[in-house]
Order: sequence, then C-alpha cells, then structure tokens
Amino acid sequence: MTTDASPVRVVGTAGHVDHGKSTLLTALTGMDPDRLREERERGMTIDLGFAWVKLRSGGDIGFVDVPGHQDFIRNMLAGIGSIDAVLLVVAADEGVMPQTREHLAILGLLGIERGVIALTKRDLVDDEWAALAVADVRAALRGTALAEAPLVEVSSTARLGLAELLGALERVLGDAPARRDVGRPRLPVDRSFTMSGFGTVVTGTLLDGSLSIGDEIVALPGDRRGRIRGLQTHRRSLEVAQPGSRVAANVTGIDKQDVSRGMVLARAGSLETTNLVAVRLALLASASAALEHDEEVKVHVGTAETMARVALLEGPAIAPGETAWAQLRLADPVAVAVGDRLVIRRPSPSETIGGGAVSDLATVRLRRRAETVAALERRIAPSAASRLLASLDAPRTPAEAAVRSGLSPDERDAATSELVRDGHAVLLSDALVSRGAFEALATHALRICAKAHRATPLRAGASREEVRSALGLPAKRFAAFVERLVADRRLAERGSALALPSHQPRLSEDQERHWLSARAALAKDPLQPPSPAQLETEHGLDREVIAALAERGDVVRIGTEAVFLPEAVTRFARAVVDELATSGSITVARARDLSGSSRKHVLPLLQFLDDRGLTRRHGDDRILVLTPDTARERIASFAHQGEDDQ
Ligand SMILES: Nc1nc2c(ncn2[C@@H]2O[C@H](COP(=O)(O)OP(=O)(O)OP(=O)(O)O)[C@@H](O)[C@H]2O)c(=O)[nH]1
Ligand SMILES: [Mg+2]
Repeated sequence: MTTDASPVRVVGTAGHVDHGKSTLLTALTGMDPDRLREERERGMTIDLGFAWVKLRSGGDIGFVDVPGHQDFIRNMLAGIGSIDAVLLVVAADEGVMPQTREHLAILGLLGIERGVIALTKRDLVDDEWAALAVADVRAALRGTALAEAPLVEVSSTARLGLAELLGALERVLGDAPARRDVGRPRLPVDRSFTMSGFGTVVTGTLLDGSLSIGDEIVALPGDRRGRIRGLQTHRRSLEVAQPGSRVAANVTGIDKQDVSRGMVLARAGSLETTNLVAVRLALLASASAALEHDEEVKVHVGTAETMARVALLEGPAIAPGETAWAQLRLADPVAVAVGDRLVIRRPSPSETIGGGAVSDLATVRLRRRAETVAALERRIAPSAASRLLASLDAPRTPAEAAVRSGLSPDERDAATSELVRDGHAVLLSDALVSRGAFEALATHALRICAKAHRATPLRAGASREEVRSALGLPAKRFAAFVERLVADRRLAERGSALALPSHQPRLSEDQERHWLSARAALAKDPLQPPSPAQLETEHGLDREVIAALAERGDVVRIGTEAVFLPEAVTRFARAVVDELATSGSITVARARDLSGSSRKHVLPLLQFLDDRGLTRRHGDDRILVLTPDTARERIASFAHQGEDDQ
C-alpha cells in the first residue's frame, strides 16, 4: 500500500461534441474513457469518463472526460467542478462551435483559470486552415482567463503533438496552487457502484482535507453513516487520500442505493446541508433574457443539481452581463461550503445563464433590504478577519464561524486573535461574537431590566433566568456575558436578579405610609417586635415590601419569621459581646434577660451572630470567636449584611 503523497492533479476536458476529447485522452493515457457500451456503439461520450497518466516528473494527472453534446451538459457540470486545469479541445476542421462557447462560459463561472487548448484533428486540415482555426480560437478566448493559455496542435490518430501537449499541461499544473486542506474532507460523489466482494464504491475528486481508511463518514444530504474500508487513486491502494486527488472509496455501512451522484461523503458534523444559498449571481452577457425575481432555474453545484427559485435581493431582475445578490431557494438540500462555485441554467429551452460563489448558507429567507446586501458584501470581503467577523452576527465557536466564512484553521486562529485584540469581537466563554451583535444583546438585556424595574419597582430586578432565555444564550456564555457587563458597570447582580446599577427598589406613597406605622410598632419594644404576619394585617406591610425594606437596610430579617429594626439587632449584639468580654460565655437565658427579649427571638438572634462569625456554640453556651473590639466593629455593619443570606 502506498502512503506517500505523490502529487495528483486533475484535468477536465471541455469542448464541442465530436471534437476528439475522448480520442485524445485515449492517445495520451492508453485508456479509453468511454466505458459505457452505448458510448462505444454511438461513438459519443454520454457520462463522465476517467483516465490517468504518470508524468516524468513523478506525479499523476487524472483526467475527467466530459461529454460535448448539449443534451448531456448536466454530466459535464458534475465532472468539471473541482479540476485544477482544463484541456479545452477544438477540432481544427470545425473550429469554435456552440458548446465550445458554452463550456468556456461554464469554466469562467466556475473560476477555472488554468488550462491548455488542444487543436485536434490537425491531420485533417492544411496549414492555412489550421492558422484560421487558431485565430478563431484565440478570438473566442479573448477576455477570458484562458486568453493567454498555451495552444498545441495535435492529431490523436497520427499521434502528433502529444508529448508537447503533456509538457504544456505539466507546466500549467506546475503553476497551480496547492489544493486547500482545511481538515474537513468532503467527497462530492460523481459515481457510485458495487464491486463484488467489496460492496459500495463511490468516486469523486476529494476536497478540503484528507480521508483515511477507518474514517467514519456520513452521506449527505441524509444521515446514512458508514466507514471507509478502502481507498484508491488511479487503482493504487492508499491509507490516506490527499485533497485534490481522484478517489475511489470503498464504504461499509452505506448501500449503493443510498448514495448517488450529487451527494457528498464527509465526516459526521463537519458539513451542513441547506436549501438556502446566498450568492452574488453573475448573468452571462450571452444570456437570452434577463433573470427575473422568483424565476425557476436549475442549479448545479459540486456534482449535484436541483431546481431552485431565485429570490433577487437588489431589484426585480438581473440584465445579461450584470451581477446582483440573490438567494437561491433550492428544491432539494445540498451539502456545500462557503466559496463553492455554482452554475445556473434555464430548464427550457435549456441554456447556461450564469453563476457565482456561495457566500452564505442561511437558515432564513433573506429579504430585499439594504442591510441584507451590506451584510452579504461583508461576507466576500478580502481579509479573513472581516469575513470571520461577518459570520459573528450571533455567538458562534470559532470553528463554526470558520465553516460559515470558509476559512482554514490557520486563517481562523489569526483572524480570531486579530478581532479580539482590536475589540471588533468579544469572547463569551467558548464563543465569539461581533462587537455589534454583543451590543445588541447588551441593549436587549438592559431593556429587560429597565422594564422589570418599571413593572415591579420594589423588586431587586429581572430574574437572571428570564434574561438568559430571552437572549437565547446557553448558561456558560450568558455567565460570561453578565460578567462583562457587570465589570463595565452597565449591569448589577442582586442575588438571583439582574438590575441596572442605578436601580433602587422604591416604595409607593401608600407603602411608605404603611412602613411609617409599622416602624413605630417595631420601635415600641425593639427586641419583642410584631411578627411579619402582624405587620401585614395590622399595618398593611406585605412580605414584598419587607424584602424591599431589608434591601434598603431599613429592617433586618432574621431567620424566616422575624423582622427587626437594625438598631435592635445592634443593641442585642452589643449586649452579648459586652457580656462575653467580661465573663467569657453566655447562655440563652442570660442573653434573653440581658436584652429583654424572648426565647423565641433570642435563638435566631444568637444563630445570626454565629452566622456573622462573631460567636460560636460551646456546649449549651456561646463564646466569642473574635476579640471584643473586632466584634464591636463588625456589629456596625450588620444592617446591610443581614440581607446577603436571605
Ligand atoms: N482524423 C482524426 N480523427 C479524429 C481525431 N481525434 C478524434 N477523431 C475522430 O473524431 C470522432 C470523435 O471523437 P471523440 O473522441 O469521440 O470526440 P469527443 O470530443 O470525445 O466527442 P463527445 O464525447 O461526444 O463530445 C471519432 O470518430 C474520432 O475517431 C484526430 O486527431 N484525427
Ligand atoms: Mg467523448
């Protein structure tokens, strides 16, 4: 088994029907890409074909051969998507024909910018005719990315120019950038079949990461899970298949009927499927008519095709040659990544009309609004940091945000630290959120508090849980969010409530009057105060008002059933501490006699002193924990401390 990664590059053919694509590949590789009986009988390619050749430089070129006939253009689109370079075939005797132009337009829409032109059937024409054909081809290429591509005159039957052609391909591929590896392998399936003794085999050009034997995978869309049992590139068995190579994967756990062209094998959880794709759509200048809002088109992306409605986000139509933002609402879900190129066609009469790069996989329908377009514009911004930022409209883990913005792990990490350092994004526990979205969450939280203060001025604030669920943040992110606002003094934590820092629970005039009369009753015999029930029936002071009074420090609640004025508690504490300073210990009965209180009240009051860390039990008695002086200092701050534990 081979484990080394000898470079594999993929070249796709393109060109009009019968111009000699398949014959040329046979001449170059010794393999006939037309593998179907019908293809051999009709002398015409119907579906994708595959062949490969070993280069002198060591690497392989894998060829994807496409049909030229316009009836099979969907098969051409399934094969041409993820190639490194194109081999554009034009027959010298016919020159540029309709599918030469249509394929060229598709290459432009898919962003395929490298290639070699083969002027085939050179044996059928004289030099003068050949020169005219070359001029014809160059004219057709003008203004395209292939304008300067090398052109080689060949004859497959006479085997002329083949070595020169391979040399030209090798040079063009030498300049091609390395394939992207973001550690999220995906294999858009172009064929699936069964092999006796092996089971299901799927083939495709691997993207975005390497696949290894034993990898667990899922077939998307859907939830069929399986495992990679074997891997081959160009019939060589491998442990690990590299991104950018042609791969045949033997898969266990997924039946042949559950995986077909258009689906994608990926690691579970690494790729989403979606029905809503935002794209800056370019309409070809050659399109026969403008693209109207809500028009139905066929979308080709990866190896998949599906019908879709075009929701235009900038106006009622796109004229030929123009571009505009659109959201494609797909009839069937597709598994695609941000940055993938797609092509749209009119179903009938069938015509390639445009395409673009996927810039957002939304879960919501986008509306025609200026902000929508502005947000999409940011998604295609040149810098990694601004693209990442554009995907942080809600808290997301850096990994989730990277998937949405099509960044590699390295780009993601650099962009994350840049955004956090410059204050453009805020970290909330495991998640990152844009400063703008953070401010929106903060405003929402502060509004909820302000509303709670208006509705229930007596309460400490809005319940934490209420705010959390209104913002839809998970507990950890919410805790980090609150911590930040509290640190910035924009929010205050009051027990289990959240409040605006300026908020003080406030009594109404009636309640203030009730409080005055209750206060007089509490002051009459401060250490034998009326019970909360009496305060309510006799003075109209309910528990909520008592809680508010305790919060402001006007009363101290001790235990569950007693309310004292703060000075009563201080007086009791002083009496106890004075006694302890002289005699060392005190009994419940002595405390009662000294303070003039009752046993019912003395027990919780003594417990309160224990809880405050002044005293502790010693048998039936209490003894001092602190020096008398420190204990006296503590007593001064009782009134407010009493509330913390309630
Ligand atoms: N004389 C001559 N005939 C050629 C040459 N290359 C191809 N042909 C012939 O042209 C015809 C079409 O060739 P194919 O290779 O099937 O053409 P194709 O581009 O693959 O066609 P589609 O796949 O249907 O689009 C066949 O009969 C070939 O034998 C050549 O260099 N010289
Ligand atoms: Mg062919």
